[in-house]
Amino acid sequence: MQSTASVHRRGWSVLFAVLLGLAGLTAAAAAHAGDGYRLWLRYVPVHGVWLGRYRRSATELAASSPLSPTLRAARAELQRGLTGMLGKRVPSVRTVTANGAILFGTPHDSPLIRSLRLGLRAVGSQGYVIRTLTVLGHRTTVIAGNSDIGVLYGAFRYLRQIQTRRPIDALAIVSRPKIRHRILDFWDNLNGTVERGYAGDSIWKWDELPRYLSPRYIAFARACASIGINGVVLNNVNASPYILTPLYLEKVAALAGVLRPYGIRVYLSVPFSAPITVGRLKTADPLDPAVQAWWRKKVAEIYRDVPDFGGFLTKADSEGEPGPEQYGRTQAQGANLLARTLAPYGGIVMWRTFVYSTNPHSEDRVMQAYDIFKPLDGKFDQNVILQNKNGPLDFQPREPFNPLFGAMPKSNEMLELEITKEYLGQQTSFAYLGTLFEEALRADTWARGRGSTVARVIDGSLYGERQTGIAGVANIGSDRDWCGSIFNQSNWYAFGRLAWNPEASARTIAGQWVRMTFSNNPALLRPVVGMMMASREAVVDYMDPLGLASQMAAGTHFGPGPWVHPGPHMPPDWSSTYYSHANATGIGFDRTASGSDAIAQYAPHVAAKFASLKHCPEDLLLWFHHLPWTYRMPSGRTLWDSLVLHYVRGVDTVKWMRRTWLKLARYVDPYRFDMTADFLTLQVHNAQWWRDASIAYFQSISHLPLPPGVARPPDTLKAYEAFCIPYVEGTPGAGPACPPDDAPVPR
Ligand code: GCW
Repeated sequence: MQSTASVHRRGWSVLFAVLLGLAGLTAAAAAHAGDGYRLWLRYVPVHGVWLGRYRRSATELAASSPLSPTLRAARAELQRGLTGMLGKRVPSVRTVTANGAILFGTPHDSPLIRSLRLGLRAVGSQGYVIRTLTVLGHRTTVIAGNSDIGVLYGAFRYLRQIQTRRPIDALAIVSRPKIRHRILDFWDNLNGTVERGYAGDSIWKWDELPRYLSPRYIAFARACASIGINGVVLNNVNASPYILTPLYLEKVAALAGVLRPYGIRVYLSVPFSAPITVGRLKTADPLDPAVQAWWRKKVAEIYRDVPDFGGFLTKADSEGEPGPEQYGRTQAQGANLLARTLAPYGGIVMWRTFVYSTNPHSEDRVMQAYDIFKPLDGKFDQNVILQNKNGPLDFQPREPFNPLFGAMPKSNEMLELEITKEYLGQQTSFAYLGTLFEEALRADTWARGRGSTVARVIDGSLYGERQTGIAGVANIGSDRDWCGSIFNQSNWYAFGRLAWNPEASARTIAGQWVRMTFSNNPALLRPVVGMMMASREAVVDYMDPLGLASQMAAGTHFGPGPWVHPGPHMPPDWSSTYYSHANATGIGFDRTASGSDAIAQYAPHVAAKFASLKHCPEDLLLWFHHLPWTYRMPSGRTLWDSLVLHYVRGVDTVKWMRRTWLKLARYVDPYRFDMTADFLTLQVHNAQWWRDASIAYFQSISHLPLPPGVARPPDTLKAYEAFCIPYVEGTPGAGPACPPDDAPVPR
């Protein structure tokens, strides 16, 4: 927006606190109680050493034209943040003062910014520059971008600097997102439930929309903008056709309106069969002209009300969802059908590669997607992005990287991560996923030699794609604390930060999150970051050590179920025994040339590493190899002993996390302290249950004694097997069939 801004001076003062120094924080932390609603944007007062005097001559810039909604959001955030942290109301002006003056805007709306040499060319359309300069004789912090949203991102970045007690007196920050589409996928149903959601009902109140717009939407949008998330898929990939009806599209438009100032575009999951279910056609065949015309009309209808609509996400030919396959068409023909209707408006299709058959005779489950998609490389339109889960299976606590990454040089590929902890203990378990996300991003595909990391595949630097993306399955619901626990918030946070910069460090991100969420006091910071960094590996240890996967209970995916085996209602690749292949000879899935040869889907260097017993990473050993129980590990122990000791270590780590937390009571307000302490107590119990049940089951097959000093499971295998939980939050349908008899409850 071009405007002729007038520049005038006005004297006023703001108390300036210097943000170094950590003294006196103990009391402050305890004083600032929280229930988690404010996430990492708490803006608690800064207690530090005074440095400056009152500054009496800050510069105010009054734009002659009104600020855009996004710049107004930036101003409001600066006011909220600085008022909270500096403890004084900051007047409502374009330029606020903290360390001298703050000047924010774009070269388009501010002649003053235009007149400065800020190096904005380097930050693209979404990045920002923050610099300390002398402007009109005043020491000024300039927060500028080429677009309004860049300025908003910069404002959050500046506030983070203060929140994390970093110096702000000589700033020279230049930042731009490496990935273009940074998206949260909501698996939210239109009836308010959330598939694999463990934080209450959906935050989208479809019944109230479009007339009532909950203030939570804005709080949500601020949190997303603070970490650079710029897209939201509103509904479950197992999509209801109603989402495409006028009734719901009006609601979608209302949400798009609320989220727009925060740079968040809305996207929809669509069922491939919509031309039949909504359009009353006889077919959804992508090559049928009537089907194509129906989608064109529908898309035009959407863009009429949502001009910046982002596009579609699709789950096709997967787990019962309809797709092109039933018409004898390829995944590319299906994706291009939608892509061509969206292309005139600049919309994209995120086409999931999570496609597989549950037919008992189908090939190794983890190989199917590659075999379906790899031959189609080059057949997808430019506005299609193939959305791959991080691993080839399904969001397990640990998987190797998905071999599709790097294998599709002529196609756009994006990464899908699961922020909600479907397979990692759900809402109460303490598992920081920054480390899992980092591991997924840093995995080296070797597609173009060393350094061809997944991060470089998805940020477009490996093959030069322009449509780049990353998606995280959201863990957000209507719980007061948004995520079902305080520490689950860190996973939303880490996802956003890694989406902005996939090469960032999970440890650094954890530290910043702790500082903003709890306190900058090193007495809290160090141990809590230590807990976070150890937490995911602890879960791997007590659930799926050494490369095991999918050993959980059926349906709910909560609690152990290594005995779950194929049956009339249990396809082999939904069972646990399919993955462990535990039998009298040993344990593990042989994916070498002597087995399914899934290893051959990786680039030769990687394949050779995984195939070699000497070089295969120990934490993926049983993913790729079936080995005798008595196999000698590099440690000198047998495989059996190592397996058992991993379960034990997992429990011990959780106990250590709990002990560590219990020492921190005086640094955390009681609500957040107690909740975390109680959840850790619960997790010790759950970890022990996993350990005992898993050891009992595998020992019934290995028939080997436990290593010296390891306690026997207190119950019989029968008791563990009989224990059945019929319902957990977020499980679609009625859950597993638990016979309502007097089955024993294990100790
Ligand atoms: O992991 C599985 C989940 C399903 C989910 C599916 C998918 C949305 O158990 O609940 O369905 O993945 O990613 O499509």
